[in-house]
Amino acid sequence: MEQSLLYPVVNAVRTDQKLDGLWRFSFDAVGVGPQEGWAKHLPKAVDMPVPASFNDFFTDKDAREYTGDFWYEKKFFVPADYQGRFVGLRFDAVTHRATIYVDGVKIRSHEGGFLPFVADVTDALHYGEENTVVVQGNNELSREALPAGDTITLKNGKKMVRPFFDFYNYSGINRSVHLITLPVERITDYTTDFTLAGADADVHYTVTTTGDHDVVAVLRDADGQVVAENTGKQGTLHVTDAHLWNVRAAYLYTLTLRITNDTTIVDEYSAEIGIRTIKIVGTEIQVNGQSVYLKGFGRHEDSPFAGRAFDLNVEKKDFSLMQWSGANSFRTSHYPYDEQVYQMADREGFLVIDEVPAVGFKMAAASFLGGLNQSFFKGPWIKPLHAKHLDQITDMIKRDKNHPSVFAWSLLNEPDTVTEESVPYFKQIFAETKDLDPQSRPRTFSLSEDDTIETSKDLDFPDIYLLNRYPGWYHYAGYQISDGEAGLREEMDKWAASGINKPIVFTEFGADTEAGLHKLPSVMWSEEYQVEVLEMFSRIFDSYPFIKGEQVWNFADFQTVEGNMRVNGNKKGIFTRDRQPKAAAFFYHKRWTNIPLDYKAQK
Ligand code: BDP
Repeated sequence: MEQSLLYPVVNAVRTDQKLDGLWRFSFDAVGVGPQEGWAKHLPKAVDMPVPASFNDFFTDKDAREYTGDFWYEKKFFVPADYQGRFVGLRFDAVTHRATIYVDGVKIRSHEGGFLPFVADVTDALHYGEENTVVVQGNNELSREALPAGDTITLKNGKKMVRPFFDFYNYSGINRSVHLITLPVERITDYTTDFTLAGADADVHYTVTTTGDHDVVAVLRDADGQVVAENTGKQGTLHVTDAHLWNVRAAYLYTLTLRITNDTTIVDEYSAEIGIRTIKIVGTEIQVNGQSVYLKGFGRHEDSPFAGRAFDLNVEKKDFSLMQWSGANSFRTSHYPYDEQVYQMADREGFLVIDEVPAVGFKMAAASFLGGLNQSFFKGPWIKPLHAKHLDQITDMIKRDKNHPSVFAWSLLNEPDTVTEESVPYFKQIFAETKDLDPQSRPRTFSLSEDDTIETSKDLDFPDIYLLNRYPGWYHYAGYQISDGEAGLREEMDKWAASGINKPIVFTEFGADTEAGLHKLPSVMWSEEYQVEVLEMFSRIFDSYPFIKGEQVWNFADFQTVEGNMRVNGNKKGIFTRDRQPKAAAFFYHKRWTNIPLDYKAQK
């Protein structure tokens, strides 16, 4: 049966117990684990927090940079009355691969370090007893996997990763683990879609279940009042005088889906939904038929100590800072984030460009590491990579489709689109993913500086153009910045002359900046220079009507591989890694709080 990715809930018929906390942890550099019975028990292990990336807890570099298999173990008690139900272990994310064992028995494997999976342990558990779950993880990178990279072996025998991307390969059980129990006959998925008619709205829904009983759908407003009800696995809920979800003005209804058998509740699932429409009309991004202008960030899930682990405290702080800055949107660069991020965005009214970890699909992306100049899409790795790419887009859309905050799907970040070989790949992946989203939200990918209106072969595919541009930093930097501005204007003039009929959103631009470094007149790396670069981009954004959004790179400084381009990480944050403002943060606070949501609307 197709796996259900519904976020766990607790109610009269569903349980969810988090297995977060201290687990036991071992590296397995030479791969002895399987032969030595580690699937049952780890002989020598250290304590390891979950959720967390293991890397930054260690003080020796071999451990921090560890590449290969690693194992986690935890004991947990399973009450006797769970018997007769579906019991699953839900991993919100293990980076990048995991095989799950319960009491030594292999349950399943999963690949994809930023999306959830459920191990069905119904038949493997000992009920009324303590059980042991063991996770065999692996964090190697390859060109056949997402995100793309290489794994090499040093002369001393140790492995290391060479990512084709600019963020640290933080690894481990990065998100929560849940022990869930569900009724045998249960809801496995649902979809929602909306049509607006005057002041009213129709919520079209479908539900999939494992059984034959019918489903009742009940919609409640924010005060808990029932506003519509329907019986059927699919149907329409008519809402009179609907409160629409809007950008930075969220309104959420609660949709309850219930399977009943006479008077007994067989299963029930409730979630918040927002009624709104999303449409690209010419060069406009429209929410509920109104033009919107995006202000915000490319971000990372990254913070000190626990690396890429989801931390509700960090996330809360990030949302506070985004709100203060006047932002209304962000991109989940370069992978799907923890589900709680989207829940917060739903509630706070942020628009999210949801991105799959198809990053590094370009040989030049290995340029940090001495990149190769050849077509990525010609490589022998493309077939297996394509299968994983499609699998992860499918799961991302499946997982996130009901969030009102999600307004577009980014299928790749900065792929090679200048070679002919890229065209069949794009053609295929866009065709295969066309019908995955019941709301048919825009699908897109970001274009690097190599990929212009003149060079890119794949400009027919995206519904919105996402541009990543770095004049003022990687070229025409420092005193040459005026040439950088002139060059970008030339590029924008060409888009204008082409009769562009889709919106452009700048999803990356910025300058590395060492917080606290001041200089008059400015020099590169100073806070003053970062503001000058961002002012330059703002002038350009304000000059072209078809530029419909700006998402600065990056929200906060973040960890990357070490290298001569990076001073302990990427410093393009407008906040530091510990979330304190650089001068650029005040620049955006002023700029964005003065830009209305319908900026550049064609009246
Ligand atoms: C872009 C990448 C992003 C990098 C950024 C940079 O999409 O991941 O961090 O450049 O160099 O090419 O700062």
